[in-house]
Amino acid sequence: KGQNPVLLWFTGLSGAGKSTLAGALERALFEAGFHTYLLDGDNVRHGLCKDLGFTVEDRDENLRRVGEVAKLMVDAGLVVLSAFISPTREERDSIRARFPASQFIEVHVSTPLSVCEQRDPKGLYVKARSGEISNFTGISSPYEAPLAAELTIDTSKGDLATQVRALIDYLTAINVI
Ligand code: GGZ
Repeated sequence: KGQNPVLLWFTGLSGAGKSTLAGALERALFEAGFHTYLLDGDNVRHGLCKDLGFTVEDRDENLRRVGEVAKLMVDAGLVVLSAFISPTREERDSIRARFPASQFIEVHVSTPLSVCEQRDPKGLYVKARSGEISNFTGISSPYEAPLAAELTIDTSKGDLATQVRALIDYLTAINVI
């Protein structure tokens, strides 16, 4: 099916809903016949980036590699979705700079820290508060919210289907699909 390749870059805190949202969007696009790929910590941090942890330098390298892989996939013609915390503006902007303006779409998953901490799906916030995990984004390591994301979605407001629809509508409006 006809598509204009792009990278949709989801950024936000742990537990904000990046993977859920990106995964649901990918499924909807796939079912509509588009060629997609979802990059996230689960398929990247166990392979391509398994030598990296969560220091500032390691996160930068993790994201640099993801950006380069995404670039290859966009060149191959895919609609690429990535779901990483990607806490710094500088790193996100340097990935953006690797793409033509029309091919990089930043999606800020802006769910507040208080909600993410309440969800705590993997118990990581509890461990971060107790100091068992260090450099935890939002607790002991900073998160810099985007200043000019193309889209902002707070998953504590509204339902998943409506949010996926908003993303599909946006991609349709800008002629990606
Ligand atoms: C933040 C951490 C940390 C620390 C492990 N800080 O929500 P999750 O659990 O399932 O996904 C998070 C993932 C973060 O990896 P990313 O590759 O997305 O991060 S980055 O963009 O900053 O490179 C979280 C878990 O790993 N996790 N330790 N210290 N999140």
